[in-house]
Amino acid sequence: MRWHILGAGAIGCLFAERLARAGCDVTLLVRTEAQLEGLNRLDNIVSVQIDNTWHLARVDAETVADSSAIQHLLVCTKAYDGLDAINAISPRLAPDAQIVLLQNGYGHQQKSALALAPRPIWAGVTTSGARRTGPFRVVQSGEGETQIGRLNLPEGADHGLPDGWSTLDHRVVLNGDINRALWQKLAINAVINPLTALHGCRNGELLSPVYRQELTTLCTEIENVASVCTQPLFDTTLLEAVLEVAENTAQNRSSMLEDLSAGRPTEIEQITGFICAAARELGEETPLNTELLNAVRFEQRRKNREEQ
Ligand code: KPL
Repeated sequence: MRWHILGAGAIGCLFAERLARAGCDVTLLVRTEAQLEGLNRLDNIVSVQIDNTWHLARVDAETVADSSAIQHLLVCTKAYDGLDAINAISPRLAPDAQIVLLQNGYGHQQKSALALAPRPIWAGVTTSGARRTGPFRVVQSGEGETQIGRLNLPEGADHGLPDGWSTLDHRVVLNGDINRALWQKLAINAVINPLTALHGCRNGELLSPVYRQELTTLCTEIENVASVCTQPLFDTTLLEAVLEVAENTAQNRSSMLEDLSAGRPTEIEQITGFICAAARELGEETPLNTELLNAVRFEQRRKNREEQ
């Protein structure tokens, strides 16, 4: 069984190694010939450090422009890239190809599912921590677990895991309410990511009393939007859930902080942008979320100008 992986960042490489270790053939889909050559120079090896031990996986690689058929596709691109990348690859997808979307944000997964229907699509969220330290080289900071569930489940269809995922040496939980899990991740990211990006701090620093008022206000706004969308979040308050994640990932620089500092686009539109748009549609106010959305947009533009 072969899994093609779109998006060879930290999470893409982590799953490439996990799938290869479970006996699957893995093909990384890269954008450019230069990336292909870069991987060739590494003998097509993806390296993942887990608990101070390096795990090496030999993978195949193709550019997205290649033409071979795809039967199993894992999408780990940034949220803003996902839909375009999927549209570009869709002529290569077998009519019954299995597709797993592991991306931040909310809303784009449902659009991808529509574009790819009637193929079986799973969406997922992972609490595995991973940091890219070089091309195709990743340090895993926490094993975590991955919850996945079907987005488009026709009546009577089998609600199982995708091929090969039950044999991964990693906890994969089938979630019958994946939308809730996606919302939970969205809510956590909507608090931690813009705040760490704008304050230039690690996740754990948000535990300081200095940020408590901002955290509380943001959480209240997001809980209110979820509630008018009739979307249950956590069994605890969102603030408690955020504090727990900030503590468990205290040493992490959030993905938005990394992206913003490196001058790359961030996922602010698919995270905070989604929350603000949902609120607007329902006539709700989200002043602090809107302020953070505009502040991150402004910082992105400023960084862009600096780099030109
Ligand atoms: O998902 C994350 C991210 O950085 O995008 C968190 C949970 C905030 C961990 O850093």
